[in-house]
Amino acid sequence: MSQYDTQVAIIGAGPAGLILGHLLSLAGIDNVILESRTRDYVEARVRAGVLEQASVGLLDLVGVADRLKTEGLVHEGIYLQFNQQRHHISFGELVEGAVTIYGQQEVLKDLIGDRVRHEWPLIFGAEVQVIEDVGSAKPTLRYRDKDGDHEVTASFIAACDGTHGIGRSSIPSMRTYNHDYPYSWLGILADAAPATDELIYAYSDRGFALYSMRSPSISRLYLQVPSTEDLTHWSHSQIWEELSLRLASTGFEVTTGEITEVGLTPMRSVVSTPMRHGHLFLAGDSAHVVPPTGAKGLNLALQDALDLGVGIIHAIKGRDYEDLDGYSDRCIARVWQIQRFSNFMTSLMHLNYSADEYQRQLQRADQRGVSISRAEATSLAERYVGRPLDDRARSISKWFV
Ligand code: RFL
Ligand code: PHB
Repeated sequence: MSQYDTQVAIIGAGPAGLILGHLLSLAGIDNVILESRTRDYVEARVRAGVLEQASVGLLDLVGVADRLKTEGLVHEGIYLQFNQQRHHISFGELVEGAVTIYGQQEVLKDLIGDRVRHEWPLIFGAEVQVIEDVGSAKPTLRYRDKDGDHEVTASFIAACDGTHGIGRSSIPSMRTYNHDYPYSWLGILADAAPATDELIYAYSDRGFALYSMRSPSISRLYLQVPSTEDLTHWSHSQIWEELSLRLASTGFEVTTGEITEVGLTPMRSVVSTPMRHGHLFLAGDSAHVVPPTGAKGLNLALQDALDLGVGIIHAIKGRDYEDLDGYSDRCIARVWQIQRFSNFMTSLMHLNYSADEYQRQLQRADQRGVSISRAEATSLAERYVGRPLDDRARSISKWFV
């Protein structure tokens, strides 16, 4: 077994692991990213698509926002539609913010491309199997790749290894809060020019539908389906038909085209706490999951990684451990705010299969609220766009070498 030492060992080349690696490398801190999948797999995995302003600011801060700035679609609002009645939520007017539509896998391609160019260590096909001694000053992990088994010792281990990673199981007495929704999202990617300038979140008595996009010629759309749904029951023409029915509104037509990808995403919420044990830290989906209705999963993963990166930089470069000590508490507080918002958006927009008439009327009252009350629309807009990158984050660039 080969052995080596680094300052920070990062498990997972998703958004959390890659942005953390970038922050540390820019500050001159040695780190290695270990990813079980291949580069092709990671770069092709279609997931989220909405970047909050802080996420755009962060990608800019680490110098990987060139393509994002030219190809990203800046949206200053969203449409909410309730049974064919469409309402515009204008971020520009209500909170002066915007979001950028840019696929998660494009963010990953940009980060991986830049990392490879700098020759910062990133190993694909490297599955971490054991994490040990996290309570000591020199925790260890073991991974296997095509060349055999390897052992790495580090000052810190960051488990950015997603929902099915091994980081979570290495935190003793972890408490996990779970909620499963009785529906999933059937998502498609299609070679079709979007028929809308901004995203449409549509509630209908047939269920929820979302009209999103990736570029001026690629649409991304979703349908709420029961969580027991079998994808093979849906032909491409049935998918388009159902989307047209749920997104219908006067004078509006969904643009169809060739469907290039179909997938099913279960809707669930998870919060695991604490996000730290000794020298092991969790970031992103390894510690929490939100349903995609608020478009927050990717953004939250980037926020964790930024918070952790700042803490580690202060600890290693400034010999100041206080910031890192507050990491888990800061993240968990933020995560519950986002859980609240994602749950609100999900309950507002989805057909609740088992709701009684009383619960349906409450949902209608909330739908009416965001449509007619500026205060309720402003609250939604503020939480959707998130806050801009704060000074604490920006100040770390002073450590960049
Ligand atoms: P990721 O992206 O899951 O990355 C974790 C990485 O760790 C690797 N890994 C390991 N590597 C080495 N050794 C091990 N033992 C390992 N175990 C795991 C994995 O291969 C993987 O590459 O987590 P991260 O960085 O925390 O990022 C989180 C985001 O990816 C996630 O929150 C969002 O994509 C969630 N999400 C969505 N969010 C949205 O806001 N809008 C969406 O439309 C949306 N769609 C989705 C989604 C998540 C999905 N998943 C996870 C099932 C659609 C899907 C299908
Ligand atoms: C997407 O474009 O994939 C997307 C957009 C908004 C969401 C979720 C997913 O809330």
